[in-house]
Amino acid sequence: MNSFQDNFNEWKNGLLIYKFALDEINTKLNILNEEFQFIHNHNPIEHIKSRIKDPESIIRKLKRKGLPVTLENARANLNDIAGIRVTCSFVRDIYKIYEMITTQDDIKTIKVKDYIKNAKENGYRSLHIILEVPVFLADRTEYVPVEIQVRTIAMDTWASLEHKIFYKFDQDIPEILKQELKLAADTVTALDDKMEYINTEVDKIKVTSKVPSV
Ligand code: 0O2
Repeated sequence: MNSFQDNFNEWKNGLLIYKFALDEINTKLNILNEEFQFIHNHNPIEHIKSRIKDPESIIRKLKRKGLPVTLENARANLNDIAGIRVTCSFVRDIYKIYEMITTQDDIKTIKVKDYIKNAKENGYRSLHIILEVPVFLADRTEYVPVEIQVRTIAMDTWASLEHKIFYKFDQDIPEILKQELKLAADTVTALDDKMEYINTEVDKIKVTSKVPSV
C-alpha cells in the first residue's frame, strides 16, 4: 500500500504539468492583450487570475461526480484542474478574447459553455472555454486541458459572492437568498448592457473627434 508521502508526491508530480499549461496560456493572453492595446489603443483584459485546483477541491469534485478518488480519474474527468479567470470591462471584449485564443494553431478547443447567452438558473453568467495546450517535456509532448472563465468585472463580483454564500450554506442556499441573488444577477446584466451602450456611444463620438479610447 502507498504511504501518505508516496501519494502526496504522486499528486504533486501529477499536477505539475497543469502549472506548465497555465504558464503557456497566461503568456498567450498577455501577448494578445498587449498587442491589442498597441493596435487598438484598448485593453480587452482588465485582470487575469490563475490557479491549480487544490487537492481538496479535486477530491470534492470527484466525489460529486460519483468517481473514485484517484489521480488518474482526476486527470481523465476534470477539465478545470488548471483554471484561468479573465475579467473584462465589456461583454464584447469577452468574445474578442474567445476569438483570439481559440484560433491559435497549437490550441485545441474542447468545449465552450456560453453561460452569458444562456445564463444558469441561479443567474450565473460567464463564458467557459476548455482548451488543450501542448506542453513540450524532455521526452514527450502532452496536451493538457485548461479551463478559461471569461466574464465582466460585474459578473465576477456576483460570482465571487455567490460562491462564498454557496459554501457558507454548505451548498444549500436558503430560497430567500437565492431570489435575492437572482435579482442581483439581473441588475448585473442591466449594468453590463448599459456599459456596453455607453462604450458604443464613445466609439461613435471618437470617429468625429479625438476622444481617447476607454
Ligand atoms: P470551484 O470551487 O470554483 O472550483 P462538467 O465537468 O463540464 O460537466 P463542471 O466543471 O462542474 O461540469 O461545470 P461548469 O458549469 O463548467 O463549472 C465549472 C466551474 O465554473 C465551477 O467549478 C465554478 O468555478 C464555476 N461555476 C459554475 N457554475 C457556477 C455558479 O453557479 N456559481 C459560481 N459562483 N460559479 C460557478 P467548481 O469545481 O464547481 O467550483
